[in-house]
Amino acid sequence: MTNAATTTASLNKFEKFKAEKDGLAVKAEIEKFASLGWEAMDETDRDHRLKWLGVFFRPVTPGKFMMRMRMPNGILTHHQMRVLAEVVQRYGDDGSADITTRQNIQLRGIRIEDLPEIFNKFHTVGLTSVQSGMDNVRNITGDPVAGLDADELFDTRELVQQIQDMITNKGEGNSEFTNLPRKFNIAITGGRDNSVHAEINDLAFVPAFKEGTGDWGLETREKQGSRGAEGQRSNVQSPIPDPQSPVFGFNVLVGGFFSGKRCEAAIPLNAWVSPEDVVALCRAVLEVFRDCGLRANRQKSRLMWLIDEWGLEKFRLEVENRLGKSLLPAAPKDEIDWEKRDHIGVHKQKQPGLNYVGLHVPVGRLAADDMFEIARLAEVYGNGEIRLTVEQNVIIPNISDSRLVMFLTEPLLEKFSITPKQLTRSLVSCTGAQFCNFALIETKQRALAMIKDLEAELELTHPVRIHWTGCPNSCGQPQVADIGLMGTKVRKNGKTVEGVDIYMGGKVGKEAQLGTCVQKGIPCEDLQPVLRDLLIQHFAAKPRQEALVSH
Ligand code: SRM
Ligand code: SF4
Repeated sequence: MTNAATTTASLNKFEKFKAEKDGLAVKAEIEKFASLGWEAMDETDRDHRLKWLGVFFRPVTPGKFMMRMRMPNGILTHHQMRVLAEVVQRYGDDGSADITTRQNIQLRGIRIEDLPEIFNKFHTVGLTSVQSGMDNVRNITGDPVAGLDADELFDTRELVQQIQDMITNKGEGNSEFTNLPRKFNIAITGGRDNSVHAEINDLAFVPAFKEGTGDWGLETREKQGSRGAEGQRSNVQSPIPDPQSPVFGFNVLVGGFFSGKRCEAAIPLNAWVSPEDVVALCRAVLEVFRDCGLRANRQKSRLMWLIDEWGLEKFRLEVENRLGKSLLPAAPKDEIDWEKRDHIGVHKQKQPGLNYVGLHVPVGRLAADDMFEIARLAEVYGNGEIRLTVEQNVIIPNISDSRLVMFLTEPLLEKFSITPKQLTRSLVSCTGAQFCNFALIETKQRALAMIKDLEAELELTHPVRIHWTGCPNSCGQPQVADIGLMGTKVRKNGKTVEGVDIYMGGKVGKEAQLGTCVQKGIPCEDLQPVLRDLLIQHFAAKPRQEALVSH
């Protein structure tokens, strides 16, 4: 199974407690924890192992837990949204939810005594929060407009679900993958605009056509020691290929990650797989990571550190061994040739007469009432489906032309606009100090206030993507932003105050690249004029007075 060492003496604290008891074991103890209460229960179970069920103890708000769901491809139903709304509603002012930078939802204010009932409710509507924290695979991202976009190359929904089912045993928990050396991120993009930031994932699939293979993916060379393909291969159906015409599949990227210590864009594995082999490849890569990944130092445990140690060629060979087949070399070019879309506003679907509408949710924060309203709008105007984006926004699909005008008069759209201002539109923020104990600064409320002030001062003709993150862990992805703001502590007039390091140059969509730090240690109280100048110098912003004169 895993290479978790047999002797625990030399292991770091995390490897030690994982070796003592698998994180998933707490699944059987939920009733017990509920009756014991959070103060009496074992601290390692409470602070760490509960994260295997997506339940996070919050030292900032002890007793009020956070729950991180799984939303494969960022899709949920109106029934599911209502259940989530009911869960947070019962906690009054303590209850809220956040849309995350992985197309997911986190719930706030959760009391441990309610967990058995909450899990039962999740079960009845097919929701799961299993394996969403600690050393597990995070929510798997896919195109938010999969199946709606006329220009998509591949509908990612089914594949994402299949990968999640493989990793989590259909949401019940799968001990095969509950002791990875560290967290692991997977993304699949089937559109042309790289809408899920493939480059910042440990494993990513980007669309690519393979010329003249006459084959449909993995070469058939069987290797010694390989498992049978039974049960490992996806049942995504593909048409019989014409050997003459280019075949659709994915180029594979590996090793992308952000951490406090190091940030790297994913690198090509030099492999191309057909859609039907994606699940098997995910399994093979995860097995290599699980069994061979570095575990001594948690700061050096993400997949890229193993690739560094082995070299890409050895890593690729080991993946092939697990797969039991050779991988085909990568297709010469990816089909990522569009600028990244943000999906805000009204858009025609590929289905005639239907539209999807992207609602801007400021920094992803939702109250219970908002969630009930989103569920109602999806049910009344669409087909009940709701989608989430990595920009922390909501999409309601399948609204008919005839219902659209009425939809656009709904009061919720005053709060969650379809025409937000240029800076508001692309604002992203991590959780920050309100709930996160790693945070060096408060993020969400500050981000909103500063954008409002900047928009009052400046006129912009196009969106500028500003991302806030409360500490170097980079959950708010400042490295993919036009302007990224990373929380830090700064000395000012002999005092320690909240500040930021500024990142610039992040490029998304085609030719994505990571931004770098351009300025360090700006106190937050001095930040606004600095941002104002950057917006004027680099993003053609005009002070309002000047803009008025030149019109
Ligand atoms: Fe994150 C840890 C929130 C996306 C890198 N992240 C945390 C914790 C769990 C820390 C904690 O226990 O307080 C944060 C929970 C705070 C809270 O109460 O909400 C947290 N991360 C988030 C979310 C909610 C930010 C958001 O506001 O959207 C995102 C949840 C995604 C999800 O649904 O699963 C979130 N985190 C990310 C991303 C972005 C991404 O995946 O595209 C990254 C950078 C990409 C990556 O991981 O390579 C990210 N989070 C981290 C790290 C640094 C990982 C590392 O290798 O060192 C940590 C710290 C850790 O794991 O030790 C961390
Ligand atoms: Fe917390 Fe830091 Fe992640 Fe923000 S970036 S959610 S402050 S760990």
